[in-house]
Amino acid sequence: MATLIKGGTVVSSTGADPADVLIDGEHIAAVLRPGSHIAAAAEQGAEVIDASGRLVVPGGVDVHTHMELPFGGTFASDTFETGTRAAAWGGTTTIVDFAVQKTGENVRECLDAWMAKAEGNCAVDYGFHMVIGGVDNDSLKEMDLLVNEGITSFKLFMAYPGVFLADDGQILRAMQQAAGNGGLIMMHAENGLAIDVLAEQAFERGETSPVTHGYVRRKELESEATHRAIQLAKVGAAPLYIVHLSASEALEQVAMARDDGMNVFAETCPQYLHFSLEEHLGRPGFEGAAYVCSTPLRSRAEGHQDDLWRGLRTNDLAVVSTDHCPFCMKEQKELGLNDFRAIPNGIGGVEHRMDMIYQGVVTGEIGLARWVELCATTPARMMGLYPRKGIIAAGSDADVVIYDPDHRWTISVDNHHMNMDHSAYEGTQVTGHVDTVFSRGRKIIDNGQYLGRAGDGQYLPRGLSQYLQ
Ligand code: DUC
Ligand code: ZN
Ligand code: ZN
Repeated sequence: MATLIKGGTVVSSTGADPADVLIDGEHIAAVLRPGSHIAAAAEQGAEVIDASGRLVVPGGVDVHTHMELPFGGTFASDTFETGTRAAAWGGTTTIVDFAVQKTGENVRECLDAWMAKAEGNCAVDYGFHMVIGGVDNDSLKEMDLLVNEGITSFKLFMAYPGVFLADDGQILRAMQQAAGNGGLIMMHAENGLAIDVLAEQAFERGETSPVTHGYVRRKELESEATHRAIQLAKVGAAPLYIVHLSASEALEQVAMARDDGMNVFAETCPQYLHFSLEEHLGRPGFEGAAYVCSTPLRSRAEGHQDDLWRGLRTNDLAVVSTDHCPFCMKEQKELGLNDFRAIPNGIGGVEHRMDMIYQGVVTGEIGLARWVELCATTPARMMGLYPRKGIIAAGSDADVVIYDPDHRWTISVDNHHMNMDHSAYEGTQVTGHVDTVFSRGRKIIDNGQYLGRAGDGQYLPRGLSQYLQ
C-alpha cells in the first residue's frame, strides 16, 4: 500500500515548504502541493499520516561510524545491529562505516571480513569506506578495484604510529592513486609522532588523567597535519576530505585551501560543537574518560566551538558526521584508569546527530535548510549516494523522517538505544524529536517503537564522490 505523509513542512537543502509526500514501495513517488487534486487523489487507497505541525526531512546520512571497531585492545561496543538500530531511532537511515586494513594485511580479505560483520544485521542501509593502514603496492592496486565496486573513499591516518600511521611518501602515493581512479582521500589529520612524544613525557611527569589526552593532542599538531595533508593533496592532484576537524587553526587551513580553489572539504562532529576540554574532558576523577576521542575536544575559552559553527555556515565545514565509536566505561574506558594513553578513543553519538545539530537551528546558528544539507544532502553527495539518498524527491529512496520541532526532552543512558553503559550527552535538554522514520518505504520507528528488523538495511555500493556538483 502507498503512504501519503500529509500536512507537514518538507525540508530540503534549499528551503522548507508545505508539501505532501507520496511513498510507493521503496521509493518516493511524488512531492505534492497540498490541496492539489493530485494530492487529494493520492489519498485514496493510501495510508495517510498526518504530519501537521511537523517537519518532513530526508533520512540522515552519517558518513563516519565505527561499529565493532577493534581499538586499544577492545572493540567498539555497538555491533552493526545495535548501532544501526540506534541510528534509526535518531533519524539516520544511512551510515557509511570503515572497513579496516593494517600494515601487512590483505585489503580484500579485510573488506570481506567487515562485509560479513554487517551483512544481515543492519537496521538501515550501509556502505563502507576502506581504511588503508598499510600503503604498499598491493593496497594501492586494490584501491582501483574497490572504486569500481562501490568503495570509493579511503581513509588514511597521520596519527597512531605503529598502528595506522601512513608517512608522507605513502600518503602522496595513495593520493596519486586516488587522483587516477576518482577515489576520495579522507584524512585523520593529527601529527601522531609528535603527539606520542608529548604523551610519553606527560605520563612520565605523573600526568595520567583523561584531560591529559586533550593537552598532548595539541591544536598545533592538528593544524600542522591538516596543512601538510592539503599540500600533499595539491602535489598529488587529489581531492581531500578532512575527518573530525576540531581545532580553529585546522579550520583556517581548510578555509585557505578552499579560498585558493582547491577541492578540500571537511567534516566536524556534534561533540566538537557542544562539548569542551574544560567542561567535559576535564571532569573530575575518571569521568572525563567518556570524552576521550581523537581529534580531542577543544577549549571553550579559546573559542573553537564558535568557530566550528561559523565554519558550518560558510561551508568550510560541509558535513556533520558522528565518528560514532562507543566504549563502555566498565572494562573498556577503564583500561586507561591509570594511564590516559590506554583509554580507548571514541564517543558514541550516532543516535544524537540529527537532534544535536537541530539545536543549532533552535539557537539560530544555522537555518533549517542548512541542517538538512549538513546532515543528509551533502554527506550523500560527498560519498556518491545522491540522489538515491539525502533528498526527498520523486525517485529517491523513501528514507523519510517526521520530526517534531517543538518536542522537548532530555537525553539519558536510560532512554538511548546505543550499546553503552553511559551517555556522553547525559542530561542534555533538547528541543526537537524524531517521531517517525521510514527506511526505503518501511516504517521502522513510530510512536516510540522500533518496528524494523536486523537485516532490513541493504549494502550500498557507492558512486564516485559528487563533490563538484
Ligand atoms: N578517533 C576516535 O576517537 N576513535 C576511533 C578512531 C579515531 O580516529
Ligand atoms: Zn580518525
Ligand atoms: Zn573515525
